[in-house]
Amino acid sequence: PLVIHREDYTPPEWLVPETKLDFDLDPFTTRVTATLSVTRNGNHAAPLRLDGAGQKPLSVTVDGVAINDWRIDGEQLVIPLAGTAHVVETQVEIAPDRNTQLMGLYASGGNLCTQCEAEGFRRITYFPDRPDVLSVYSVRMTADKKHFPVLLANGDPVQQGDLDDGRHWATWHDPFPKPSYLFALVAGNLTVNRSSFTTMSGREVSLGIWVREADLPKTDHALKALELAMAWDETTYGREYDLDVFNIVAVDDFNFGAMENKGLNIFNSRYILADPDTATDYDYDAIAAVVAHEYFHNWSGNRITCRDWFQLSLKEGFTVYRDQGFSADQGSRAVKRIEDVRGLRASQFPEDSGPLAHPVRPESYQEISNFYTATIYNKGAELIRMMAAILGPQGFRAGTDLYFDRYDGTAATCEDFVTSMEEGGNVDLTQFRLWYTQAGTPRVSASLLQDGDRATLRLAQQVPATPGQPVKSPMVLPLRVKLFGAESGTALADERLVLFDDTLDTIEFEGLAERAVLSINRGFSAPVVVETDRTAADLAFLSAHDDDPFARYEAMQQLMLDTLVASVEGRADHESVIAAVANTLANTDLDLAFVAEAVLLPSESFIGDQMKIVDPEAIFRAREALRRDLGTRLETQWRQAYARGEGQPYAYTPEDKGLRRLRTVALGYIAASGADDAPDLAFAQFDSADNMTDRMGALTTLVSSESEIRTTALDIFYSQYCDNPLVLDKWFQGQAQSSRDDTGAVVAALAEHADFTLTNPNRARSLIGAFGANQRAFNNADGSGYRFLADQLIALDRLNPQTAAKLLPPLGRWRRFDAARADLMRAELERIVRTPGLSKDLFEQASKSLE
Ligand code: B3K
Ligand code: ZN
Repeated sequence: PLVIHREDYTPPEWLVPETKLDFDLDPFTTRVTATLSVTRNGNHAAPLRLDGAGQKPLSVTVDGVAINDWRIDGEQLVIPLAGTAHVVETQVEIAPDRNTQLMGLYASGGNLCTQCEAEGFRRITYFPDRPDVLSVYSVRMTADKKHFPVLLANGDPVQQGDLDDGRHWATWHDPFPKPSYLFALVAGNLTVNRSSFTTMSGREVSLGIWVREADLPKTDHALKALELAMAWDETTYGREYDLDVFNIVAVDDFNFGAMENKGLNIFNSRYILADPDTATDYDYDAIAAVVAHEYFHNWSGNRITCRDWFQLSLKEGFTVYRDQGFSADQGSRAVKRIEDVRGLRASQFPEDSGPLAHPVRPESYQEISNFYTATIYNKGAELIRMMAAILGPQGFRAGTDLYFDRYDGTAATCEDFVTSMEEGGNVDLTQFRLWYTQAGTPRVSASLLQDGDRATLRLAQQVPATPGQPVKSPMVLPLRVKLFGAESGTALADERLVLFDDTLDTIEFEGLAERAVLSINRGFSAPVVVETDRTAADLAFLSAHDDDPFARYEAMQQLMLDTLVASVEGRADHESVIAAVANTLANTDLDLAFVAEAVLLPSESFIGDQMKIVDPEAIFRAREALRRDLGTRLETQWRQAYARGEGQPYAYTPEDKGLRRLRTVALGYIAASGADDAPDLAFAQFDSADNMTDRMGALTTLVSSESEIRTTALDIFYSQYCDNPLVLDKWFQGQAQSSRDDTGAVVAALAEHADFTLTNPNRARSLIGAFGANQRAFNNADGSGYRFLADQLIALDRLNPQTAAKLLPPLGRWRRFDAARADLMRAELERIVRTPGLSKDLFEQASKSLE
């Protein structure tokens, strides 16, 4: 397979300052005429090479004259050109309705839309499809007016008109030079929810969210989030929007969450549509976060784009950091941090310790679509967070101002960002750059040795070997550290930011009036694994007394993890956890959303990540036993928590969200206790809920229960929502996440359900993705889970390679399992690799997973 290397980067041979596109739109055959003004970049004699994929070339002209000496080389169109500047026009045909990959121009729900990042534009027309070729685009679209009354593209609308034959046309112009991956158009039967935003310099921007008519009532939350995001970026980063219009279109078939095309964001409808009856609190939060994320890309991604795809984290890591800051400012900062760290541990840590581990700035790839990973996005965001911590708020803002100012209108690199941070914050980040080049999650061991009123914190770090990187250098780890007095329960000194940048180090503390308890990596200031020698009593103490809510949560998690790992190994002592949870539930000073997070046990897979060899059954049993004990011993407290706010009508406020969250967590513990009335309680909540959060919370409890009432609930849910694809996804997903023994069989049967389809990525992920993440069910000892996943991926690969490849990683975790399971997993990976006609997406992921 062809491997692309970062160090092979060379500037483009030809530039395209101007691009005119003319689309004769039709689902079956769309004709695209592209007129490119091209200029030779540098002193060379190379012909013009334009990327293409799958289109049918019809004609080529140069400076208005038809030519015949063009040729196709692989998938590229090669045109010999004599001078330094020419106008090249190509005509091609494409077939949107046959585009199941959902890259390029495709049909979704009767409408036409585009997805170009990373390399979809070449499926629309011939073009130098690389992010460092920036061009000013003018677009003309012609389409049947009845089926496609709305015609949208990037930038601002220019003109529109009707034709005699029932067709109409529209032209759009985007004055900002952009790479081809940011191109977008939409043609469809859509209605709009409009609003307007006045920018900080007083310009009016017209905002619009375009959806099917029936979905219009579900767009207010997203529109509000957009307005909040626009205001936030002005106050927090000084970034103002730059066009007269900002449009968002929601489509049902989408490979990713959303796409930041200049002035015309295209969204997976799950990140736009919400009302209380169909969307959970989690959905509402995710919608606001993704709307903000795509909007923030206008500066971190569009005004400044990436020089090449190895720099992907330049825009994605930074933009995730920005959206995390936005969400933290909308609600509880602590709960947001807990959720983000949980997400990082659920997806990025396993990636970083597995066969697909790669640096935040990778060195090579076969298929760039495979690198839209938790490492690029979420670890990338942690890198920005660490730099922000090192620079402090003012230094960081000076750094981002400098970055935006200096690189505006260019295609930049991660190095450019770090240089801006160094200059803006006046710091040396030489060693910090290792975070961009070394993969793997650093492990820190920390122990506090006290002698009278003095103590020494001993730190050691180790960065594990990852594929292609056997030996690592020590990294800069910003660790927020604080000591608490074991008797007084108060801080013994101010928090320190320790920059731990060597293999070993010691930090001294003086003037300690009592025994000190160590609080370290507070706020998860570095994305590392910390091992300490703190006792269960110390952790319980911190879970009650630490003044950083994240550190409290973390202490509780560590206590729970230690307990669970010990009980997998046959030493079950649940007392410390029960006491600490009781204490947290009794603390009326804490906000309920935080309490709900803090009392939740670590997931089965996170427990597995702590063990050399994962025993999914033993982990499940140990976790269930602790859940049962917590449920039984604290039953009164759970029932009290459950009764709070019962029957209160729905409101989407931070307080009510916290209440709902804690109620559902409490319901889970009541069910875990084995209380006879638990299924009825859950069913009553399911039945009477006036919102999807409570309904889904109850259904989640029911689907894992032994009670027959669960099938009644599932049937009711199905008949109520079978016309709503986003809610039906929850129905599939809920069953795939069940902890029941028969989950594998249920999932296999659901794959044959009339409403299951591999053509819609959300649906495919709701079943296959959720099942792959269900550690116990997926890793059934008979290998049926592995076989099922491989079958589905092979089938999905024929339709949509990108989405298939995304779902592969659970099979690559074979090194972490016993020999029998490992053999079964490898056999499935080998079967995938041997499949004739496999995409390079799935081939890259499966073959790397075997190494
Ligand atoms: N930039 C897009 C990613 C699209 C990826 C396609 N393989 C979404 C985002 O991160 O905002
Ligand atoms: Zn992004």
